[in-house]
Amino acid sequence: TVKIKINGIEVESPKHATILAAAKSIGVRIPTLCQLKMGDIGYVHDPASCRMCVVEVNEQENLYPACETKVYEGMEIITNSAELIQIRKNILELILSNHPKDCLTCSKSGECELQDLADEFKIKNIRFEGEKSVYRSDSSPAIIRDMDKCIMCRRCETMCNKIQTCNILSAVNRGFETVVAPSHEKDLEDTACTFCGQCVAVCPVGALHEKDYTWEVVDMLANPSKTVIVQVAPAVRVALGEEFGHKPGTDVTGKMVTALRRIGFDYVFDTNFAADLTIMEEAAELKSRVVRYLDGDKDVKLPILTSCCPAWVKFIEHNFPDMLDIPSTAKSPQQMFSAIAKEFWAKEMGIKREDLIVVSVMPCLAKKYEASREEFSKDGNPDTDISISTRELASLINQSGISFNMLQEEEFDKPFGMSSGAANIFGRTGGVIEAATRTAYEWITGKELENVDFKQLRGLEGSRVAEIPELQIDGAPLRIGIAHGLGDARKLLEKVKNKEEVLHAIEIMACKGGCIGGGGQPYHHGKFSIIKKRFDGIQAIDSGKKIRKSHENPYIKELYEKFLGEPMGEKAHELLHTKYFS
Ligand code: HC1
Ligand code: SF4
Repeated sequence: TVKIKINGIEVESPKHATILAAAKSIGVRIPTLCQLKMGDIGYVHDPASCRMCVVEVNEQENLYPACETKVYEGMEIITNSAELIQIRKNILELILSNHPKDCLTCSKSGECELQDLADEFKIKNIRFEGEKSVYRSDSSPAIIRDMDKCIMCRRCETMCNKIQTCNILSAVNRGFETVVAPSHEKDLEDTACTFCGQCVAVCPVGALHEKDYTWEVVDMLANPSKTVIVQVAPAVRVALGEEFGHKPGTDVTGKMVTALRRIGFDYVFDTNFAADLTIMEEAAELKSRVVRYLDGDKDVKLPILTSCCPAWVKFIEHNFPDMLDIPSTAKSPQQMFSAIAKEFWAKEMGIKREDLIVVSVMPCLAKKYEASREEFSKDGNPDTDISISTRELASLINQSGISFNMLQEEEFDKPFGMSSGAANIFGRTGGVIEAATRTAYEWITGKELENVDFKQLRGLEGSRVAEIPELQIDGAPLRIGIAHGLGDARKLLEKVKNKEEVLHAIEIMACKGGCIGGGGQPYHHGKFSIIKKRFDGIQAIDSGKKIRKSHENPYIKELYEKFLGEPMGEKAHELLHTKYFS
C-alpha cells in the first residue's frame, strides 16, 4: 500500500489503484461520464475522454484524469477546489453545447448521467454555441441509435468489441463528423449485431436505447376484438422492483402479476411454464445424443449447446456457421410459449389466431428481434406479437397510474402459470443447464435425483467447466461448460472447436450474469453487485419451491398427455423446435 492524502484526509491505498478508486474507497466521489468499471468481472474501460474527473496533484499546474492516474507514496490530491468545479462546469457546458436539448422527450430522461451532472453542477446557461451534429438515426426491431445524442464516451465500443467481441461499433469519420457506428455507417440490422443490448445498458445518455413498444401494448389492450395475454420471463421478477425502490434481487412476482391484471391483460401467464417445457425438449435431446454416443454412433453431435438466448443464437449463426448442427433445436421459452398459446390454447378457448395477441415481458432487447424472426410466425402472423423490456413494463405500470408498492400479491393464471424451481433459474447464468441436468439425470439413469442443487454449476466468473459425478458417460463424469458474455462464449467455443476442451453440454448466455444482466433490465450503471443480488434472488425462489424439476410440473405433464405426445415426438417437433441459418 501507499500513503496518500485526498482533500487533506490521510488514506492508505493499494499501490496500483487509480486516484478515482482511492477516492471512492473513502467516500469521495469524483464525477466521470466515460469511465465504466465492472472490476468484478475483470472489465475496465478507462478512455479518459470526458475529462470530468480531472484533479490537482501535489500543487502542480497540470491537472490529471483521476480515472487513469495511479496513486504513489506521498501523493496529495485535491478533488474539489473552486478551479476544478469551474473546469467541470465548462466541460459540461461544452458537451451540452452540441447535445440536443430535448431532455423532456428523451428515452433516457431521469436515468441520464449527463442530465444528472448538469443538474448537480447547476448548469443553467450554456455559454457556447456548438456545431450541431446531424446523424441519421438507425432503428431496428430492438435498438435505436440516435447518434446526435452521443457524447463520445465510447463505452458502447468497449462493450461491443472487448466484452462481447462482436466488433460492430467503432468511431468512423473524423473531427466533428466523428460518430460511433457500424462500418460504412450501416444500419445495425444489416450487420452481425446480436441485439444483446449491452451497448444500450452502458450508454450514459440516450444515444442508444430500446425500441419502445408500450404504446402498441396499450393500443391492443384497448381493442375489444383482441384477447391480449402476457408472459413474463424468469429474470424480470427479481429486477422490476428496483424501478419502484425495492432492493435488487427482491422477488416482486405477486405484485407484478396484480399490476399486469390492472393494466388490463386478459390472462397473466409465466414464461417459466415454457422454460419447463424447454427442459423437457432439451433434456430429451441431451439424453438421445448421450444414448447414441454410448451406442457408438460416430455422427452424434456433442456437446449440445443451449439455444434459448437469441443474441447467442445470432452470434453463433454469424461467427461459427460451421457449428450450427450442435445447438439444441429447442426453441426458446418465449417462442415455445407463444407457439403453444396460438396453436393449442387459442383453439381450446375458441379464439382465432389473429385475435390472440401475445405480449412478452423480457429482461432482454434481443427478444424483440427474436420475436420478429420469420420462422416464428405463421402466414405472416407472429407467434409473439410484442416483446417489451422490464423497463418498459415499469413505464406501463406508471402510465396506468398504478401504485406498485400498494398492490396486493396475486397469482398467475392457469394453466401456463405454474412452474418448477428449475424454470426460475433460467434467469441466471448456469441455470438452464442445471435445470436440464436435473431432468436428464433421472431420464438417463432411471433413478430419482435427491439433491437437485448442482452447486458446481453456479457462480459468476465468465466461464466455467464443471463435472457431474452422478452422471457417468463412458466411465467419466458428464462435463458441462458455461459461459456468459459473448467474449467468454467465443473463447469457450474456440476451445471446443480446437478440441482443447471436451464437453458434453454447454450453456451460453450473451449477457453477464445471464438474463438477470440483460439489456432490458433496470440500468445497473456498471454496478456488478446489483447483478449478484439478482442472482441470489433467483436462487432463493428456486430453493423455496416444492417442485424443482421441470418434468414434475403437473401442467407440463398434462400438456404432453393432452396435446404434445412425447418430448421430441412429431407434434413437439413441429411446434417446439427450430432451425438455424448461416
Ligand atoms: Fe431469459 Fe429465457 S431465461 S432467455 O434469459 O430461456 O430474456 O429471464 O425469458 O425465452 O424462460 C431472457 C430470462 C427468458 C427465454 C426463459
Ligand atoms: Fe454490439 Fe450487442 Fe450493441 Fe449489437 S447490441 S452493437 S452486438 S453491444
